Amino acid sequence: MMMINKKQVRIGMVGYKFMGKAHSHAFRDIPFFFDTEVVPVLKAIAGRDEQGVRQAAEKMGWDSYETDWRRLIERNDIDVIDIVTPNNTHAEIAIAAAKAGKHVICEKPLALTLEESVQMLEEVKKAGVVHMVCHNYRFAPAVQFAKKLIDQGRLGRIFHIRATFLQDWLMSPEFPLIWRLRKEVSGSGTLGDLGAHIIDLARFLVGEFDEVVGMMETFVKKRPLGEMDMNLKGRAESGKWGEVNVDDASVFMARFENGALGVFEATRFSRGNRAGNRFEINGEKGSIRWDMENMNNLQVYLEEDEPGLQGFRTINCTEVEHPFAGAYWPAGHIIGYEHTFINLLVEMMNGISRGFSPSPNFEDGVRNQMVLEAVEQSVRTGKWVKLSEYV
Ligand code: SOE
Repeated sequence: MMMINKKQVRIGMVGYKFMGKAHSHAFRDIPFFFDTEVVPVLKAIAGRDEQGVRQAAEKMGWDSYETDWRRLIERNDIDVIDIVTPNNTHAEIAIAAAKAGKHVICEKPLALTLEESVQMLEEVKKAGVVHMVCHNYRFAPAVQFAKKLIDQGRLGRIFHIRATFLQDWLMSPEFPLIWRLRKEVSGSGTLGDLGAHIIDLARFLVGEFDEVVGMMETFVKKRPLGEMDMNLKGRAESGKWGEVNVDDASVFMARFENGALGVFEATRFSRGNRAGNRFEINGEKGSIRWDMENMNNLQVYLEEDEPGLQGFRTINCTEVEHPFAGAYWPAGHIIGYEHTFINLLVEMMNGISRGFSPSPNFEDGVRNQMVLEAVEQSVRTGKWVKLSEYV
């Protein structure tokens, strides 16, 4: 194969479901589209169910599998541990991986709690390994281009961000009590699952949060036990019911350190919205809008445009001028959700070959977790919470 002269980075992935599929695909595509200095090799995956993990390894192109993640970490033919398991396992696996000198990639939210995330950051720093957290949406070329416009000052001073992540896949009261609805496994509901993404986008594009105030609601309080598949379709088991102890919806307001104001909404009860991950940012000289369901497009309004021609224009961010886009297809030939993971993991490869932890890394994960924690504290107390409380 072409990659023969390049240094290989041997990946060990823990978990293999929805995110496992996204990451496996991305690792495989990196050498196809990008000319990175090092190339990932799909060495082994780990999962408890032998039949499931074997089938996943075969289907997704992994060399081997383990039924215990600890075994993966002990192996000396693995350089990177990629964590795509439920949130309550992130800290233990990441810390063990770092102690064994492996680089670490972890799905979001980084941890169950702020405290755990801080421990994870300390351990990766102590071990001197490369680390990243998978906030993939900032790797859509249109979002990267939005960042470029903001950094160039094209929007001027930023006044507002309003961001949503709206879903509707568990509105039926018959939808089962899956792990994402159990606090002890997920940490929180919509806040950590969906809110974490829009918090990351806001930190990337606008800056650090200064203070927040929020509200949360659990609309369906009891659900049947059961499972769901990779398409977020639930299957209830008969008879047994359990209590939902996380939020179905979270809304919060924020003030940023640079004085901008933010309004955020994360919900699984927004009928008709499957993945309404959207933001609008308003600055003194212009505005931008992005919608993940049309992820190649960025809407841009520039006040400097001639009167009469002013208005939001739609830029299809598939030109070579748009970050990451040139690696794929000629302009206008769009890319999709899976490419956000490829772009993120290209950064991980660059970090490994050049010796740094690309953003979003565990520092970003901790910052994100501070916002999650502050929103929860504000919901508990009914008061604004300053992020400086946690620094
Ligand atoms: C389910 O809510 C989910 O898959 C999230 O877990 C992801 O983080 C989000 O990107 C899409 O929806």
